[in-house]
Amino acid sequence: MSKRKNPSGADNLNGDFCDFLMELADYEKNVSRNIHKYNAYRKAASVLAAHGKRIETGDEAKKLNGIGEKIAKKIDEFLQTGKLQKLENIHQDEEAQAINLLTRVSGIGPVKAAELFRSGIKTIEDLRNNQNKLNHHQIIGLKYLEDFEKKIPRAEIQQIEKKLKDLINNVDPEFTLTICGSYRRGKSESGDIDALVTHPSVKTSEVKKKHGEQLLKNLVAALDELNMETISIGETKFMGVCRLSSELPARRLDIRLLPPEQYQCAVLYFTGSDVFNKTMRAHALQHRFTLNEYSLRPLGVTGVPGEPVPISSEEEIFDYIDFPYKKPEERNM
Ligand code: 8DG
Ligand code: CA
Ligand code: CA
Repeated sequence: MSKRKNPSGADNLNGDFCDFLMELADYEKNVSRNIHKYNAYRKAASVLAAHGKRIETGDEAKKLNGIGEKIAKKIDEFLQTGKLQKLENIHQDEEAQAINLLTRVSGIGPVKAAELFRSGIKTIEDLRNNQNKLNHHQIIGLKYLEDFEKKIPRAEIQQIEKKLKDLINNVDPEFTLTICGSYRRGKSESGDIDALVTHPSVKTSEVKKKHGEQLLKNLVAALDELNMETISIGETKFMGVCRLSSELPARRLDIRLLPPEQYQCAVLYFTGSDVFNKTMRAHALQHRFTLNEYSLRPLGVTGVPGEPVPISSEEEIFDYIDFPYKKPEERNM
């Protein structure tokens, strides 16, 4: 039986089930493009990972929230035979294998991967030889395929955070920057860097967007010490690559610029985890609020959202919907 840490830090006694469920989830996302099944498998894996006891039968698993008949059967099959026929078939399927491989490239989604497969592109080498079929994002994804799959140690993000803060402070001390994602949840390593930035002069209205675009461009231009490469840059979002030094891997860095009144909801949303966000949004709805990455809005009697509630801290969002405050480190679910 495999043991690994689950999100709460305890041993995961059901790690082998989680592994096959996550593999099935990836298959549903990338090959079948069935987001419902993808979410169902991921939910089941997270429930099993958090369960403090080794599951011995499918029936026992079925008692857990999020595990139904079909997943219970797969657990039984796995316990009895040590494998899953469905996964064995997927491993034999050339198209499924190619799509799984191609979607490892940042910027190549399931639809693009299927299109590439139909045009005869099945391997990374095929991709390297057919870069004319790729857009700028996908070319950068291919160039840094190995680097982007390496986790970023917390200490490196801390250094990047310090540099980012120093550099944007030199542009304008009124900028505020928060690195969200798994880093803010205290994880010891992260997949990428999710930075949020706000500035008092940034406004929501359309006419003011051009100002934001210029602000974001100036900000990114000031980061040359971080060896930046741009994937894309718009009015509110920079997607790109940074690198602390030439000895270290290139890292994916996103920077989002938000108006101050949206900043707290965005920090909450981009801190995640995505499962935590779902739970919190559902809780908000029960209290007749709708919560998204921009705002918290009360729902009127007809179910139409009203004006955003003014928010100046993350805690206030929890307060409004009567949800006990969770520190970022407590949101790893
Ligand atoms: P990681 O990068 O270390 O793998 O983990 P992460 O920081 O938690 O994941 P992420 O993919 O970088 O997303 C950052 C946060 O954005 C995530 O924790 C919650 C929020 N988020 C959602 N849904 C989605 C989504 O569909 N896509 C992305 N990119 N982020 C989402 O709640
Ligand atoms: Ca992240
Ligand atoms: Ca991210």
